[in-house]
Amino acid sequence: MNFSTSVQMARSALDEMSATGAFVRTPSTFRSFISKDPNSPFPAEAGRYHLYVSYACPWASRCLVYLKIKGLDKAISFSSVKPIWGRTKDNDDHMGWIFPALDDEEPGAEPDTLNGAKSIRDLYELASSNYSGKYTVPVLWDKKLKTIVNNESEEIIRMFNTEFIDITENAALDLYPPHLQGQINEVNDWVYDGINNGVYRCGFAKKQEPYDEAITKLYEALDKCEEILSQQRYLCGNALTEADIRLFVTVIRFDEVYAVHFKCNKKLLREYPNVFNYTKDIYQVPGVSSTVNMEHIKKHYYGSHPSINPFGIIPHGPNIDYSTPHDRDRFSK
Ligand SMILES: N[C@@H](CCC(=O)N[C@@H](CS)C(=O)NCC(=O)O)C(=O)O
Repeated sequence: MNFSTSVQMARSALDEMSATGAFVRTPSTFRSFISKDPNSPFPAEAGRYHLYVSYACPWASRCLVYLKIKGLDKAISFSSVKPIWGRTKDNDDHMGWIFPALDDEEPGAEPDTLNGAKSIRDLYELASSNYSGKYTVPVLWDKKLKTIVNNESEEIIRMFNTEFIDITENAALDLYPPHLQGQINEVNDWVYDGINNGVYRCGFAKKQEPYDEAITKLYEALDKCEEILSQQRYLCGNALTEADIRLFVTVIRFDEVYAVHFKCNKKLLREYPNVFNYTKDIYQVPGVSSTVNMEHIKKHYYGSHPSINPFGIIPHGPNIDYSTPHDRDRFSK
């Protein structure tokens, strides 16, 4: 079992800064795997695992999308924290994800009935006595061993795709089929770099140069998506894959948040007809819309980064309705 932890990591995304003023993301720490092998330390079992998310977080949301579209949400429970970061301890000033104390405190967020934790930080401290990295969501929790299995969404979605094969209600949906894995990996690389992490590199840059570099890369990658999606329904052909879920969680936040809060305003997402309609298409896949809580998303970003938005004002617009008709049916599935 790998419970190893690193002791010199950033405490929050806002600290992840290089000397040049560029945002540099630190790696996740808990990297164990749930396996379909019943003799493995973390076997795939219905009822054993819990997924802690924030509806605001794109990385956590991609896990939640998998839970829904693979039909795993009866076998794996989940709950969301409150959208706005708060003090996680009385005796220091760390700000992070916290649970509501009461059921009706914040629609969508629930108190932690599993562990009685007040914050995501509490969970990391329950799982490891010497952890000092960031207290990030998603957290995939093992109720039996009372520990964190994994806190890296990229790996969690792979487990959800294949390891719960006898438990999932939609086993036929393979989002990482062997014949497309090379292509999916290749797309993931530039989409992560340019778009998923790219928007953060724009938003968290503290100097002009790293911002300029990030925004150039972001729009090169978005232009590339527009070009690909003008010819086929999804990023890797005419079937939905992991690459699409990974892009979706960023583009769904783009016009509501990133365009304003992270200064990604060279072009709005709705000015890209193919990417925009594609975003609606994926939003309308059964189960996906339930993972998009725009109120949590907007409250979180505009309210949790005082160095970017000191007064926490939440812009009113644009309130795009992603459930309206799209034109993606023009490509055969
Ligand atoms: N590599 C992680 C990244 C997760 C991540 O960065 N989560 C953010 C929320 S969007 C977080 O929890 N940040 C807490 C903090 O920065 O203190 C994954 O993909 O699972």
